[in-house]
Amino acid sequence: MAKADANKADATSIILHQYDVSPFSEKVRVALGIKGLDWFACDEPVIMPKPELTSLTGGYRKIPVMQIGADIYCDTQIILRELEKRYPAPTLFPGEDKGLGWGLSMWTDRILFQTAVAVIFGGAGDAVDEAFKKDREALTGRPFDTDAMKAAVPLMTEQLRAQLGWIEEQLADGRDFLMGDKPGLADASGFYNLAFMRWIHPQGAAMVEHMPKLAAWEERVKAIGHGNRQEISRDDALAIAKASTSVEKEAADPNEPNGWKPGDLVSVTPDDYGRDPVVGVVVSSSAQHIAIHREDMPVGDVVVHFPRAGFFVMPA
Ligand SMILES: N[C@@H](CCC(=O)N[C@@H](CS)C(=O)NCC(=O)O)C(=O)O
Repeated sequence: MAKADANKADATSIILHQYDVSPFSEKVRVALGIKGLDWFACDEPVIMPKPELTSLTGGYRKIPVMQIGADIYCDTQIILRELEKRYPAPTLFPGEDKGLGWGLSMWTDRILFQTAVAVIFGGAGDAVDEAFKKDREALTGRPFDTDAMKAAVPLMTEQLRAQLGWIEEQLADGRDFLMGDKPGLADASGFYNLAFMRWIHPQGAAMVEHMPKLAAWEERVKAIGHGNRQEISRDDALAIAKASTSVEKEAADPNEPNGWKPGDLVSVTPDDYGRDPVVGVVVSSSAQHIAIHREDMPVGDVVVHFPRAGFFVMPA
């Protein structure tokens, strides 16, 4: 466990800004379960506005965001990298395939996720309220057209079956988890898409009945649980950020392709949807991360961390 007395959050506590029906939060919750960690859930709204979250991040609105003291981690990729760094055992990369989990997540988080979303909202879209539709239209820049989604369900169901079939094939040799006999990032990444379907539109996952290895694996991943979860209010989480100092050290990467170095003013923006730029001063960077310093009235000084794959860094 991360801490002996975990009843009150402090500057070293893992705080996950999340909501329960968030599939990407489920990916992190499963990873917290694999590592058996203590953590605090800070519930955020499902739609904008999210004033506390965006004052921590500087504008990034997606879920989940991890906070440890005054360090704010945006996107599951950098959240899981940081958890692996701070709590290396048990690892999220069991077996021999160290780099494969990250590449696999690019499939689960983009192609598989979009396929699952199409089947889920094609099936359950009529039940979605107008405020949610409007919010997601603003997020994606595309109409939330439930009729078009409904019409696409047959095609997207075929796509989903083919992709879930890859998981069934990977498990064909009798292994318990995707990378061998222990669970890791690959399992958390595959699992959350199925969990999302089960929560919102379980009929969309009917094909799993014909995938016995996948069905048994899904139960095994579910049984891992979420570690030791407690709750924290948004005000308390902000107070921790304000009272804390970032632990990120200034470090220049001599191999930065575009020469970014500590002190540069940059904006960092997701390259897919929710393209809200966050502006700050570079503290450190590498092929896999960029950490930028910013200041906001309610939270004081924070350092916001992003992955590099899937994010654009521009001069600000
Ligand atoms: N690439 C991001 C994707 C995160 C994402 O799309 N999250 C969804 C919720 S699961 C979201 O933020 N939706 C809009 C919202 O909640 O405001 C990650 O890996 O964290």
